[in-house]
Amino acid sequence: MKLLVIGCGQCGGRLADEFALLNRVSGVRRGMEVISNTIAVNTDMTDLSGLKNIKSDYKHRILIGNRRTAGHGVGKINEIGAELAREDGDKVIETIRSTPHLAETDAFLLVASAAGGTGSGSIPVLTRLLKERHSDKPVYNLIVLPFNYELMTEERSIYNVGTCLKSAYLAADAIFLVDNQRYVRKSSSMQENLAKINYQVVKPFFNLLCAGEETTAKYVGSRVLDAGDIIQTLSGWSVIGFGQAPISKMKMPFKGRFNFRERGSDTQKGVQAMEEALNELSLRCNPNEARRALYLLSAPHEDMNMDMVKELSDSLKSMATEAVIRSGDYPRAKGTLEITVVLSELVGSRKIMDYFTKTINYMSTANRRRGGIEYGSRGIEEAFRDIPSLL
Ligand SMILES: Nc1nc2c(ncn2[C@@H]2O[C@H](COP(=O)(O)OP(=O)(O)OP(=O)(O)O)[C@@H](O)[C@H]2O)c(=O)[nH]1
Ligand SMILES: [Mg+2]
Repeated sequence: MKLLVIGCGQCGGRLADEFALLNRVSGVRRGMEVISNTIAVNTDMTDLSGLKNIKSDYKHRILIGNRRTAGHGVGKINEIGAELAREDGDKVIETIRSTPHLAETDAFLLVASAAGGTGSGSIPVLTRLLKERHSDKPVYNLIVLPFNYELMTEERSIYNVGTCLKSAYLAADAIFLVDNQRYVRKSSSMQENLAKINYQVVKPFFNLLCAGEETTAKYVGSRVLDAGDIIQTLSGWSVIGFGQAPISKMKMPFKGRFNFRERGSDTQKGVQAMEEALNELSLRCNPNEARRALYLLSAPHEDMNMDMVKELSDSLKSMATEAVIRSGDYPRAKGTLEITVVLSELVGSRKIMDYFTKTINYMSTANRRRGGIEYGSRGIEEAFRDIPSLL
């Protein structure tokens, strides 16, 4: 599957930069392109300058709202981020139009944090613009949710997250949710942590995107998971996870894959990798909330067998009981057995509902402070209506 990736704001730009790196790795290691173009959009000149892998010309690092902000960002006010994206969105469309092999792009992926100003405000606006201009291709979002401490110290973050999530839900075909808090490693410094988080967020996409672009016959799976399967799976709120297990090198001489003990242990490792992928989902959720799911098994050709595929399907089905499951195999990994899982069309995610409730509470408090009306407590359906849309 080939994506065209657009990073909005600082977080989105850095993650898009990580996708650009992923594409370089897929080129060097596997001789294929999985990203047709990578663009960063920001109101902040310094943020754009800090990127490493995205082309450095003005068409790939697009500064928006320069006249309003003089290249210094929108200071967390996501309404301004949305407005500037509306004013300057054509710059993004122009770069997309001049992308070589645009026709080979299967989907767009826009990336941003929900808690900031520029990315949070511009992602739904650009998503809608792309849907209008390129109605033949799906438009996906990848949205990063803030660390817990940010919600305690920066009240405005909650409002940004609530309005961004609602607007993205209305505009995008599917939204990958990534919770920064899930990736916190206490020992690392902040900067180091963010770089590691970005690597871990993007890593699960590697095999997923490569599998359908493979042209070397010996690496083509017996059941290829291609762009069509991924597009059929992605809908609404989605999460992604990755797990792996080392494969034992000490195969019994002459018996190899026909030995029943080794076969059993490889299958066991497959299930172990699946469990890890589900434990490491980009946002904690109950697999039972998913209505669609897919998994990709990547392992050396000789270490995959039908028992394993069946066992993995059973294992995922037992946890995602309500989901239609798609799957594929990819005989590529070396020395490890890797599983990528996507759960999609999640219903009733508590984390998302919590954000909507907190946004309403925030608005109610802010209104009260301004002497406005008291909203009181209402059902979530009704409450969602009161959250302003950025579109
Ligand atoms: N995972 C990850 N999160 C980040 C990164 N940079 C910032 N964040 C998170 O993103 C949120 C802040 O949003 P930014 O992307 O910095 O804001 P912005 O879109 O540039 O908007 P303004 O600076 O307000 O104009 C916070 O929740 C941060 O924790 C990053 O590189 N990786
Ligand atoms: Mg910024």
